[in-house]
Amino acid sequence: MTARVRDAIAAKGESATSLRAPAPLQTLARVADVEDRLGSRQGLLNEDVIAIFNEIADLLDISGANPFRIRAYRNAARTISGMTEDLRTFLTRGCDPADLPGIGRDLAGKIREIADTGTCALLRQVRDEVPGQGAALMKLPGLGPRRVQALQRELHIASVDDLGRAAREHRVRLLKGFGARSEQRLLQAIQAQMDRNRRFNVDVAARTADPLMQYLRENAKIAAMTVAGSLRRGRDTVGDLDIVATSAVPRTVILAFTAYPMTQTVLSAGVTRASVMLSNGMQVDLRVVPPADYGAAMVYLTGSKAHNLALRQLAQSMGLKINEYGVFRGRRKIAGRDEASVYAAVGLPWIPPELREDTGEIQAARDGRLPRLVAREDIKGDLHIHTRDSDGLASLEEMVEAAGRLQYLAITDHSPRMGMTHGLGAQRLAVQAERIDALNGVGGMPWILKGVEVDILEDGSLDLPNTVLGRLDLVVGAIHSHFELSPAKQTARILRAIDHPHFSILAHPSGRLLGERDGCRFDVPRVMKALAERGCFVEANSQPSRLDLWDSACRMAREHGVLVSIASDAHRVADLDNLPLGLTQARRGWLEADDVLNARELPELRCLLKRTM
Ligand code: DGT
Ligand code: CA
Ligand code: CA
Repeated sequence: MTARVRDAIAAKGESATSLRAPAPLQTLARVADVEDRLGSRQGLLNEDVIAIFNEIADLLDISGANPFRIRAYRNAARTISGMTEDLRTFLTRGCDPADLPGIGRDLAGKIREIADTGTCALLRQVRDEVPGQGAALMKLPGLGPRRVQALQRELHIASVDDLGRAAREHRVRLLKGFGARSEQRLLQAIQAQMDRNRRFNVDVAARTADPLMQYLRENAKIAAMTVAGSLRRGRDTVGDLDIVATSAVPRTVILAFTAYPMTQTVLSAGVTRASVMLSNGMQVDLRVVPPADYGAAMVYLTGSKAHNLALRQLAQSMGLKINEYGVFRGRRKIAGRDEASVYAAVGLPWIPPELREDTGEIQAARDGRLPRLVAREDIKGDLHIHTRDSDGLASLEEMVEAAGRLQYLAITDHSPRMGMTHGLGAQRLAVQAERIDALNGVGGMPWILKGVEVDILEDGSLDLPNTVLGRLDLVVGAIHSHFELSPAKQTARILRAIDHPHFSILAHPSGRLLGERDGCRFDVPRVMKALAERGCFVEANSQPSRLDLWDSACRMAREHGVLVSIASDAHRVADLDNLPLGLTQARRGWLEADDVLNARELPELRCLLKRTM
């Protein structure tokens, strides 16, 4: 920590010893900045209103609205930014914004709307009305309404993509008032925006969040803290991290956060919230709230937006108001300290974060029909594991030992067609089978099932003859090539594969690689129906770059009565720990233990597999 920060904290009567993280040089000036801003007593709502009013003014400006109307929004934003009081406190005291200079009845109504709903209908309306992506263009630094208008008029630029192209072709610098330097700056800003829009695989997000939270716990006075947003809901990819903390001294949290060694840029820092960009390109939004609001803030920031909206409508229908501060009847706060109290106040049981997507969970909660989601302790085994015999990194014995806490596992090395994976043909499979028999003969856990990951060839035939497959305990079939076939051909290919007498489990059905390769396209319901008819199963692959089946397809499997195998597809010992990632997708697909193949005890599993063999 810098002397400057330490002094600043000490001057405020706060012990500096809790903030002992070393701040890298480039963060020093920023931390001082943040500390200056923390002197202000303005709150969250002030910041929201200012941002919304300024955006409305900008958008009205681009669309050529009445200058008086535009100025009214700008003046109002200026008035709010000049306030020394927290706007929410101001409203709670019963004061009327219309009494503030430059704010009339209409704008006062908008302020109340933002206080109640977090946004404003007019903003959505003008965003829709401005042609093309005017609103997105305006977000680029240095682009105001005049310059956006000029770009639209002179270069027919309707989107950020258009602008990027024009800038790369050096057409922007030819416009009056632009020049080479501003063209270059725009290109950089567009690149930065593309980086921001990038989504991260969930393992990267978790590996980023964990040490940050650990650091905050060690360097700030935190009473409770949780990761919220898409990571908490278990989405397969994460746009940015959202963290909610509660603390008696919020300032220590904001300061520690902005001084985090991995922080590259402080995007904003206020009294109760801050956003930073980390050096790995991931944005983190942090909110620090009083203990009495913690549950409400968790619900709000966990989202999803759609779930929040549905909750708000339900609350409204009960004459209540719900926002990130709590649940209110009139001005009286009736819940907010923990999540359960917030849901209870609107007549619901607590809803697991994985279900909060507004896909029927609120109705199910009202009817007492929420699923009892499959949990880690339900998982008895792992039905997709590789060894050094094909492309794994550990020996059969090492993998079995590492999976020691499981009741059973299946060894499923590749078939020969996957040349680069050193796949196994009939002979090597027979040798492997002898080794497995020997290990099983020794006794102890886990029981080892003999399997193979057989390649589904382009025409839907399998890469090993039925006679060989028939000697195994299970056959996991997977596509590793020709992802680009038309949906009709791809579907026919998969259906033909499933039809083989010894087919057991369809592995990573789409073949997608998140952020790298879209999955193949096929008729998912049709394939589910075929799997159900044949008594076969489908896999929820847990590799973080696959997560395939994905959430909604897991739900479809359940609806078709197809049991799902949540499998690690481990190629090394550490991969065995990926299982919870697949489990999360299964939970997002509403699966219960009964819907999961490897939640069955070994004897029952063997019966189920026999039927496919
Ligand atoms: P991401 O970051 O794209 O992976 O997805 P989320 O869900 O983490 O979204 P994010 O980071 O934009 O916002 C975090 C949560 O905050 C979101 O899940 C719900 C809440 N939230 C954000 N904006 C709004 C909004 O305009 N209205 C409502 N009702 N909730 C919002
Ligand atoms: Ca997020
Ligand atoms: Ca966020």
